[in-house]
Amino acid sequence: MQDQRGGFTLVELLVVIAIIGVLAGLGSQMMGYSIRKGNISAAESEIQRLILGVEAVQLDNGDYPPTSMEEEYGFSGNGLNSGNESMVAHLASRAKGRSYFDFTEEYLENLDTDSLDNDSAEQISWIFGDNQLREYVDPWGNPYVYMHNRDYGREFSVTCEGSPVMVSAGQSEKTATYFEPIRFQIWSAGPDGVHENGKGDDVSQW
Ligand SMILES: [Ca+2]
Ligand SMILES: [Ca+2]
Ligand SMILES: [Ca+2]
Repeated sequence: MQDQRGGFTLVELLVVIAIIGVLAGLGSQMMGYSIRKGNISAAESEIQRLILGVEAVQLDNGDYPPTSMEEEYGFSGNGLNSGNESMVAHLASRAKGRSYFDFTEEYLENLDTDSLDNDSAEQISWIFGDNQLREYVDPWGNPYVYMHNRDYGREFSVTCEGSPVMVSAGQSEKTATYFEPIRFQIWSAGPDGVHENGKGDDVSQW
């Protein structure tokens, strides 16, 4: 005889629980996927904005920001993240009467906790109220890599997932030439937090 009590049998209940479990799993997978996609497109659009800012710096100064501030200011901080810090300093500089970038506050960090001396900070006349040598970070919290074309072939130390790692300019495997040969390179380590010099899941300008 069938159970006529109107409730669920144990088997039916287990099936319903299993279905709910599968749906919840799918839901969280889809949520993870859409967060990842959102972060990637945020990184892409920040990189496009950075490119515009760096191009504007070049228009006013006749050159892109150097990969280290040492050449211009005799000061390179602690040697970590020097390209990103130089890019940020130039984008934030009002030395030519304007600054070049609308910084998203949550992406400004000073992960390696270095700072600029007072003379250089005055010379740069940046929009920040202190001397902190900031980095601009991607949606995963890692600084973008910035490199001037004359430094392609050199290795630079950058903070990634809390530790210093070495990076060098990205090259096309097909043509064995550097990407953006006469400009500069900007890229993010991407969702996996591992630098692949602009390849793999790295988010880059190319
Ligand atoms: Ca530094
Ligand atoms: Ca710093
Ligand atoms: Ca990567």
